[in-house]
Amino acid sequence: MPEYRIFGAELSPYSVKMRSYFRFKGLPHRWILRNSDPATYQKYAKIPIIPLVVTPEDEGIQDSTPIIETVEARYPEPAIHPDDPVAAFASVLLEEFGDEWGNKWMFHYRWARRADQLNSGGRIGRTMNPDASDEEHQQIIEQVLERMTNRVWFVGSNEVTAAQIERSFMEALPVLDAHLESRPYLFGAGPAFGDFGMWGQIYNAWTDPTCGAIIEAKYPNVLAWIHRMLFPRIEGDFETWDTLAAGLTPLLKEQLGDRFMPWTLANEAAIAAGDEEFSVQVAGETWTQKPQKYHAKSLAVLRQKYAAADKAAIEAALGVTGCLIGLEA
Ligand SMILES: N[C@@H](CCC(=O)N[C@@H](CS)C(=O)NCC(=O)O)C(=O)O
Repeated sequence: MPEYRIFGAELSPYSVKMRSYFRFKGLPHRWILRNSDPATYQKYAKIPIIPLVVTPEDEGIQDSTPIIETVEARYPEPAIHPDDPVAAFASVLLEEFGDEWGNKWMFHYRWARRADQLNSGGRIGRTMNPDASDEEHQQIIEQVLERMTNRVWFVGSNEVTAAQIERSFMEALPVLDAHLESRPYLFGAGPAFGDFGMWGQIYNAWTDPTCGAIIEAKYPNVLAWIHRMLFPRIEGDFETWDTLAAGLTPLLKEQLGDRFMPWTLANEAAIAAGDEEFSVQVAGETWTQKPQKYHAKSLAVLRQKYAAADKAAIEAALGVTGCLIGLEA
């Protein structure tokens, strides 16, 4: 049977995001660990990242957001975009936010503390060589830790930002938990684009000791959503913004308006200026890091999506949160 092939890894948030999406769409697909078939991976991958999706037509596509958009153009049902234009755009924003800022939460927590480092290093090590002896496995863990703990700067985690990243996640969790108390998914009774972006990161954070314990101890509705999103399914309709606003407005304001949007605009400006480092006020504190190239690209795509949407309705409903700052082309 013609099927999609997803080359990924369990510890890759963008890969599991892809897998949940294909499960939801009911499209035939196969999950392949990247390391288990490096030759096929090399044949189709244009850049060395996962996920890589190989279509039934034998075409390799990369980057989770464009992959979803490519598949959506062919198979719009079951829908992942709410009908209500404001809810639909909030979902687009959360997809981008999950991918780009949620990744800071996950990546930072994964490599900040010894318990999490050893857990992730051990899991990555076993993925790379499941049959290694204990001694070989220890060596692999050391190599993985050496590489990853030296890479946290890449997502902007450093001495200045570590506490800010943790505060951001700890403030987002209770807001998400309250919102998910009365609905199975972020936009109602079916998974939306925004759920997939947010979930890939939060699910991966939950598989690590520190975030997993915090979520399990304090946020039962987030935990249930984490489980649900592994095999998402329609349980009813999407909601309109009227009923979503109370739960999602605080998230859009505190996480996007106060943090992500100022950050992504400053990052974009730093790349345009060729700066080695940039500083920006994020939720009232100074944030300093090296620029991240990919984010400038995805910000440009977000602007195109905003330009094509019902801007007046979106501005009237979401403008107050600050999450639209910088989206006017
Ligand atoms: N924007 C990309 C990000 C993909 C990405 O960063 N993948 C990571 C793993 S989660 C990766 O492959 N990093 C390089 C590596 O692991 O060798 C997407 O949405 O697919």
